[in-house]
Amino acid sequence: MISDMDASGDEIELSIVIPCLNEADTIGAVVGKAFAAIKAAGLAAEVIVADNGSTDDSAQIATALGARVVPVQRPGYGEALMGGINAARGTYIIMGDADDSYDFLSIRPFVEKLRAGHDIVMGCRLPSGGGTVMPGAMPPLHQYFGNPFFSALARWWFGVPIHDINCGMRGFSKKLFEQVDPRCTGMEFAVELVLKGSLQGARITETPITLHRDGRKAHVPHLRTFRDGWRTIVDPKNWTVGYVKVATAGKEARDGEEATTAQCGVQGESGGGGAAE
Ligand SMILES: Nc1nc2c(ncn2[C@@H]2O[C@H](COP(=O)(O)OP(=O)(O)OP(=O)(O)O)[C@@H](O)[C@H]2O)c(=O)[nH]1
Ligand SMILES: [Mg+2]
Repeated sequence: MISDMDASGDEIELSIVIPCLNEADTIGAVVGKAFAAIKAAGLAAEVIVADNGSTDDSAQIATALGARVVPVQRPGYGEALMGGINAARGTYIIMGDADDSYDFLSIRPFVEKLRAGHDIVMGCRLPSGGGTVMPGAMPPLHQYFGNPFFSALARWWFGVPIHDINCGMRGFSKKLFEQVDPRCTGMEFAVELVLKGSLQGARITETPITLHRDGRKAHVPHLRTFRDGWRTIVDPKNWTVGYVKVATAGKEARDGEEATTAQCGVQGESGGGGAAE
């Protein structure tokens, strides 16, 4: 059995999980910041890089810096995260991209809010929730339309008190993750965790963060605005669409996991937005 202790014999409180697909430009800096934050806060913690089939040196760089690299064969942002989180030994998870756009040095508020009993602590990059987007860090379409729009739907339909539902930096308990049992394999994973969590009664809050311009040189972001947005709320094959239906169908339909599963179950055998990024 894998032990939930770190090398010193302490219980692991926190697992930092970093999904990674060909991020050799930045993974070294990201893992370095994660370990620096762990040391500064005196945490019993581990760093996991969920490597989603990188063909560059990402995995070797992460391993050399002391991260545990978990290979995840099936492609997709959600797949990478689920693979990494399933392998995590911490009571709490904090996830964030490998592109150096999120600052792992600022994880302390996430840990404090998780310790205070919140099940999900969302990072908020947008000023409406106190966050900061550095110049050039987020496409204007995402900053002024996509993220505020999806977040507003989450507030109106699900009563979730957040302003940046797509934020890739967030903390949650491993127990919550296991209860939610996510199915979305692509970028919609980010929305699924929050919406399904809220339907299950999760205590959800947010904390302001700063989004930096990513440090990539080799390639552009993997996310594709219209494809991923479509999959999140419109694609009838997608699980997230089921949660929206549940929330808008009235209170009776919200009364339990049975209803959620029934709504989502009609949407296709694969249970995800399909393979892909
Ligand atoms: N999109 C995508 N990302 C992956 C995949 N596997 C791992 N990742 C990692 O997941 C993270 C998110 O991808 P990004 O390309 O940074 O997405 P983004 O355009 O920055 O999106 P936001 O961070 O939400 O603004 C990165 O660390 C990727 O390396 C995959 O199959 N698809
Ligand atoms: Mg990113």
